[in-house]
Amino acid sequence: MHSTTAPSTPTHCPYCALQCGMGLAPDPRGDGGLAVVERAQFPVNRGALCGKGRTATAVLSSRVRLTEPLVRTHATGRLEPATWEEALDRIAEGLSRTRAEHGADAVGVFGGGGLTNEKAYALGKFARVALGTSQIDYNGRFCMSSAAAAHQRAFGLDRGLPFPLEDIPRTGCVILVGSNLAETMPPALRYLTELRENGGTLIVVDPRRTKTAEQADLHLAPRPGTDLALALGLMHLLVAEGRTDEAYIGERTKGWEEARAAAMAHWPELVERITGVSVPELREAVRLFSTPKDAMVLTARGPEQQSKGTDTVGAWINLTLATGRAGRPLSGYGCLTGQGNGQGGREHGQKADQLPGYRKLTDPAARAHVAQVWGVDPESLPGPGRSAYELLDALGGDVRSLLLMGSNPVVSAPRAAHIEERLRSLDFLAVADVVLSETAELADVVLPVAQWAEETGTTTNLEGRVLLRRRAITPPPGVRTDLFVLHELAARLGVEKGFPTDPEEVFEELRRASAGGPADYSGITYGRLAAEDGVFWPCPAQEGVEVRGGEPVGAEAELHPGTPRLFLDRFATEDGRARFVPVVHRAAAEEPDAEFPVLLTTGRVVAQYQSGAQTRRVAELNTAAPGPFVELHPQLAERIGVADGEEVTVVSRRGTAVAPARVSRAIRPDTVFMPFHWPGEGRANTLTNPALDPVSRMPEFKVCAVRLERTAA
Ligand SMILES: Nc1nc2c(c(=O)[nH]1)N[C@H]1C(S)=C(S)[C@@H](COP(=O)(O)OP(=O)(O)OC[C@H]3O[C@@H](n4cnc5c(=O)[nH]c(N)nc54)[C@H](O)[C@@H]3O)O[C@H]1N2
Ligand SMILES: Nc1nc2c(c(=O)[nH]1)N[C@H]1C(S)=C(S)[C@@H](COP(=O)(O)OP(=O)(O)OC[C@H]3O[C@@H](n4cnc5c(=O)[nH]c(N)nc54)[C@H](O)[C@@H]3O)O[C@H]1N2
Ligand code: SF4
Ligand SMILES: [Mo]
Repeated sequence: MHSTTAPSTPTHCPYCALQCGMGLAPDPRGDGGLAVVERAQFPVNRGALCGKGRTATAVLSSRVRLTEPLVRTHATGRLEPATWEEALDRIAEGLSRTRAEHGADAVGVFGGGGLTNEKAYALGKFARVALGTSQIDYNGRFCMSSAAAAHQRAFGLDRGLPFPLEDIPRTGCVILVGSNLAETMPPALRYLTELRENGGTLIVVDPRRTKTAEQADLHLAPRPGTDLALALGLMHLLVAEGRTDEAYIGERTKGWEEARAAAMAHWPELVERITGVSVPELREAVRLFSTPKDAMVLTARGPEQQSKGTDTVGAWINLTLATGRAGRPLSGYGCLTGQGNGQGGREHGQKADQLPGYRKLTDPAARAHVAQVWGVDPESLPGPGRSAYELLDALGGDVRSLLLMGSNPVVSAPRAAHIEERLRSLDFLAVADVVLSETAELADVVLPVAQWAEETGTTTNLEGRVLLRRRAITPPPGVRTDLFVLHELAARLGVEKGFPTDPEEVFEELRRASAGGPADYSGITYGRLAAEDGVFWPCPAQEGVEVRGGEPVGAEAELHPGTPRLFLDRFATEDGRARFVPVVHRAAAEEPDAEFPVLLTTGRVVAQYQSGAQTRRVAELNTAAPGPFVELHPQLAERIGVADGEEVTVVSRRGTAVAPARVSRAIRPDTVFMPFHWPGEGRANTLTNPALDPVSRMPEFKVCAVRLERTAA
């Protein structure tokens, strides 16, 4: 971070869902670039940033990013520079040809949870209105979709955190399940530190003793893929020890009898055998969780990225219901959403089954409302399409052309070698990106688009807080915005109106489209966002109140304050009661056997972000995290005969990856861990299993069976 006296533009980090506040000022080195400066007043991070945020402006440099469109030429077969006209014409032609030859559903669209609300909204509308295809989904399916599904099932509404982060330090106990917050949202670790300073306790559930687990009062290290059994075992003990809140259960929930009966089949000794967590540890967890008046359960990708992620999150939610914690102040269940706009990106229609405002595509009233805002016949809107993995798996088959915006599946999709081959088999692939990602390298046309600091837009952080990211610098001359791309392509497909390029105009339409829906943004304006530290949805427009420049206009005009805390009076179900879900444990889709005796789990390191497309272009981050590795316990290392730093080969039923061993006592001896940020021979996703959760369609990134070998020198 730089110190400067120049006025800075208040904005937010381009990366994760914490959406840390930062300022952007002219770089004091005077090269015309931007420097990140502290924005101490923004409450979520109070000025603190991780290394990715501090170095985020490096990716704005023309040295690492795309600055002109690229088109694959017939003559050389290579991507060559082209004009915007040529590139857009080629895309419109490619998509139209597929549509003419194979029908609208042969054209696919793939989006991302990093896209702003405006872009996600416009992309969903583009698919349904300009292309007329049902085949749209996005990378959020790989992220928090199991928690979203469980939220819907239990509470009738999905907002990752139903309370602001500032409530965490004031609760009595937090169970953090499969989140490595210290590396994935470092400034948020403060909330857990303050919790403990205030006398609260922290339980971390992770097969690895991570930096986050080191902070815990109690660290439970289950075998990957067994969180469901663990939660059921805790429920069994809660009931057996008489620690449930029967008054609350009777008043605010439904389905307890069935859920309790299902949990009672999970004896502590059985759970110990399945999870590897001892009965005394289970008892201690129950004591810490149920003793204080208030307590929270927070989950992240560990328990969610499993082929039973939805049931697993359901079992953890059941614990908050049985102890009377959900929908009470300073208590409850929350999911730590991941991507920059992981929350808003799942609300406004880039999901296969969804319309803006978190409406359902199958709901006739929702179709009628949105069709009216879009000025189209409700009958013309396609039905739900395929989920992300199923869509990628169908490429080259039923789906013959693809427009991709904001994802890099060659690195990040499960069973990635297969997905890479599917992408290559397409008749036509267009990618809009900031950099030449591994997926863009396969495209027929690559469009260079503007980034966070170069355009205005809104994101919704993990708390459900809608934020304004402001433009602070002009993009390089050859670069256009994603909204411009959609506007131009729609026009070429014969839809002249309805795809404005001005983000605020798109947001105004999003407000109307979301009005009355579960994620209601109609009372939020750019003016308000510029004046406030964000506004929590739902925030309906007040009848008869007009807003100008953040101020209500009219006699007794009052703005809806937004909703930082949900469910305090009632849950979002028809009868206002939360639903227990009766769940029982089941094994992972792939369990170790004689041929593949070790469990592989995957995740993140602090200095790289996701597929690494952006952060692998930042020198400082590459120095901190130069490449992939295989984390394994000394016992396992000894068994296969590798020393720390030596190359090790990891083989699964999907393929083979090679990376240096990182020998550590912080991991279970039956498990190895690989970060997934890199392409090539160390690509973790060559190994992962695309077994899907039946409800959320989430792939099992966190568990598969592998064999380890010493790499022949
Ligand atoms: N540095 C960095 N930060 C990021 C990102 C990034 O790529 N890099 N990505 C952002 C995004 S999109 C997301 S979704 C979040 C993800 O944030 P996290 O969920 O915190 O990240 P992960 O490393 O995927 O997984 C968290 C932990 O789950 C553990 N785990 C593995 N298997 C299991 C299991 O079976 N059960 C349990 N209980 N735990 C298990 C892993 O050991 C790991 O420590 O991070 C966001 N922040
Ligand atoms: N093995 C394993 N695999 C995983 C996971 C795991 O834990 N383990 N986690 C999964 C999770 S949680 C996630 S979220 C996914 C993420 O995986 P990806 O979807 O691959 O995520 P990113 O690397 O963020 O890709 C975003 C791409 O969009 C580009 N981009 C950034 N901003 C913009 C923009 O405004 N417009 C456009 N057009 N492009 C932009 C970036 O340069 C980058 O190429 O990975 C999943 N894959
Ligand atoms: S924690 Fe997330 S939002 Fe904050 S600086 Fe780091 S990457 Fe950016
Ligand atoms: Mo994610």
